[in-house]
Amino acid sequence: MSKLSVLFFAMLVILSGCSSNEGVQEVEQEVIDGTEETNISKDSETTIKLNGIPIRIEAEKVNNDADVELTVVLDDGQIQQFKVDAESGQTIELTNEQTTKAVPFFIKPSADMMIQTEVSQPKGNLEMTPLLLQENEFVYVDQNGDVVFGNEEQELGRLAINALPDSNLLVDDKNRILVLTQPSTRYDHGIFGDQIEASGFAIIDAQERKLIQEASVPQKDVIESLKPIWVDWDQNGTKEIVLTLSNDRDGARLVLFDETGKQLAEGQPLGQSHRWRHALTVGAFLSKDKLELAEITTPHIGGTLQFIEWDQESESLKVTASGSEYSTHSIGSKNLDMHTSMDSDFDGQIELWVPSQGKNELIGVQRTAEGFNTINQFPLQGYISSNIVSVSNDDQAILAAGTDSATLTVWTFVK
Ligand SMILES: [Ca+2]
Ligand SMILES: [Ca+2]
Repeated sequence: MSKLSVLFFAMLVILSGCSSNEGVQEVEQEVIDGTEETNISKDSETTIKLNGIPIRIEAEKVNNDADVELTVVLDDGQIQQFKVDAESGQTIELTNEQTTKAVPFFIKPSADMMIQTEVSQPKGNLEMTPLLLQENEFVYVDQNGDVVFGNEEQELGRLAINALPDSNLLVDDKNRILVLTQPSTRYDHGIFGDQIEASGFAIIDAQERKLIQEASVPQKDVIESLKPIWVDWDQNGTKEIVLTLSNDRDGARLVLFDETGKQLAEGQPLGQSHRWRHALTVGAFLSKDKLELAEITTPHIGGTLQFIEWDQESESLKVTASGSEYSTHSIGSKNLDMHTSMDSDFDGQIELWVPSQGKNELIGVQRTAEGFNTINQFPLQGYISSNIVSVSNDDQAILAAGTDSATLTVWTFVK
């Protein structure tokens, strides 16, 4: 066990000791989909009262992918951990039990918040969660815009590339990192809590700790996002980058770039500034051959869900299905993960899971040939306060979200 893991486990034991009195106080478990089949396992919903308001959930498969561990970060920096047991479908708090695997401790949803861990953290008042690379190595954006590589003992490398301090860091299977760069104040919308948005992006080789590619968006625009979508949309072996670009004249539009910064396609602008669109994810919502982008237009005011295709011929992003009302973001928040994609009914087709416009329901949306349908609508115990996570394998899928009523709800779907 590495030093880092040992330290982390020590921290867990300490935390568990502090919180065990308050453990799982109120557990409600009910069957939400009583099918007539004689199958022992059924879909279920479990709500757990937490010790505070959850703001971030991380899910990880354990025990040869059979079970799932959930790490929940509360708004005061406490961490609570749970295991969803595949066999029984039950969610159990990991208090005095040894966890099967040390979970990443780098969960830092805001600059103000100190995680209650005794593991040494990167120095500086970081705005976003550092990204854990292999072998205890991590990477983060320093306040001055440097991208910094380090491990527990020391700094390993530093790239002065003028990164956006609150950019998410994405890593791909080739160990490359995508980060937003070139902070700009030229668009004063400020929906992520400050008036500074990126106007470029960079790709870094994490192994060599070297810059591979830098690109800028058009001079009039800013990137109105903290988290690009980096995906091989046309499944030809090379990745593309989806960005929301905004300016004072045309408002927000979706633009697709290749990794060198060449524009491949764009969608219609909203035609009005200070209105946002949240590009969620690209996936096989309708067809495995033709992936679609799911997006929420104006999530703060009557959000419209749109599915969008990349028409390569016309170099445009075309809306294929549209409907309201959903919301995946709150003004001022850096949480862009209030959505997930998962196949909960095991029909081979993923659904999109998003909050209702009021953020007090979780809705499963299934794309159809005609548009999309709601296939599930789960009332929440309060207003959603965390990201939405999903984990699935061949026989089981789980979905989890937290609310401002200090609850964690886990939905389990069984094949
Ligand atoms: Ca591609
Ligand atoms: Ca499905």
